[in-house]
Amino acid sequence: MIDRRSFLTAGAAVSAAGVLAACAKKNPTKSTGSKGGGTEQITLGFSQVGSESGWRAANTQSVKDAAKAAGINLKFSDAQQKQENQISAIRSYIAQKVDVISFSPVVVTGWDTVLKEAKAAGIPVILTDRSVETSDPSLYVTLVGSDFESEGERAAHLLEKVLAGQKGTVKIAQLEGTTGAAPAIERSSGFAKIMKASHPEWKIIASQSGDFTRAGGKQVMAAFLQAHSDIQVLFSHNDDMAIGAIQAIQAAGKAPGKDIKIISCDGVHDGFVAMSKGQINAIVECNPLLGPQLMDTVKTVHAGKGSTLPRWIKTKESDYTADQAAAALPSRKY
Ligand code: GYE
Repeated sequence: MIDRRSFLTAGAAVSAAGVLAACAKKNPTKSTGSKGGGTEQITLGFSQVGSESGWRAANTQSVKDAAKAAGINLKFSDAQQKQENQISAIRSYIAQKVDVISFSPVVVTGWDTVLKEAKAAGIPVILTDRSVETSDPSLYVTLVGSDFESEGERAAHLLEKVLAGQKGTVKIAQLEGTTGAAPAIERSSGFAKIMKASHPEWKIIASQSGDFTRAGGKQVMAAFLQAHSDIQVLFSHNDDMAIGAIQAIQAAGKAPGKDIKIISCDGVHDGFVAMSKGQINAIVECNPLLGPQLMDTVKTVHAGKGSTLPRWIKTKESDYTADQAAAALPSRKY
């Protein structure tokens, strides 16, 4: 299991940030653009995971809007959920000598080589949304994103509410996110932690990746239903897979939200619509609107002040149950 906090000591973190801050100073703005008035424009190379979900679409929009508002020159690429595409995008940003690189890593492992290349070129790296596993904390300045372990725990607590004291064994199917991705690993482990501590009666009878997509959720849920006629609960790592699963559940002649209770993560618009219809019982919010915080962080790092930042800039989030969905829907921002 990955604990983003465990592989760094505070001291290492501070000195790592210091190294990158020094790099940033050594290589002052190399960008070509100028915003006018003599202000040098920062160029940010951003490698996005893909376009797999409503969450991702909202995140992409937020990054683009915030870069524009902050006067940052954004170079954006979509990796179509493939690590090799992200590595190529980062290499191309290094070759273009951007000022800062940011990316949302599709999976947690396998980044050290390309991150060392960025460091050698003096380009600071800011992680956004998802974390990486690395033995060298100096390879990135900070992570701007959510606490997925806590989201998994919150999902389990929402299930306690939804079951409202129901007695006996509870048979749970789990739709996991992309294999090896931080939110998939940590939402699973957070949920399992609460199960282990407080719910010996909960059993995960099926668990597989639906790659965070609607099509994946539908296909995997259909297979789960074929193999297990007795699923009582679905824990889906995102709303899109839950929406795909709802279609599979209906096709199998069952009522989503009633015959099979559904808990999911994200809180995107379509998730809220399904929840207001009672098809999803509860949602753990995961906020994709990270753009403004990311741009502030880019400016701080580019100014050589990365060492003043915490290693993890956490996003604030809430939980919702079906009875709150209709009232909350009009004010949802994504
Ligand atoms: O939950 C899912 C998306 O990394 C938090 O990725 C993100 C996850 C989000 O595809 O919908």
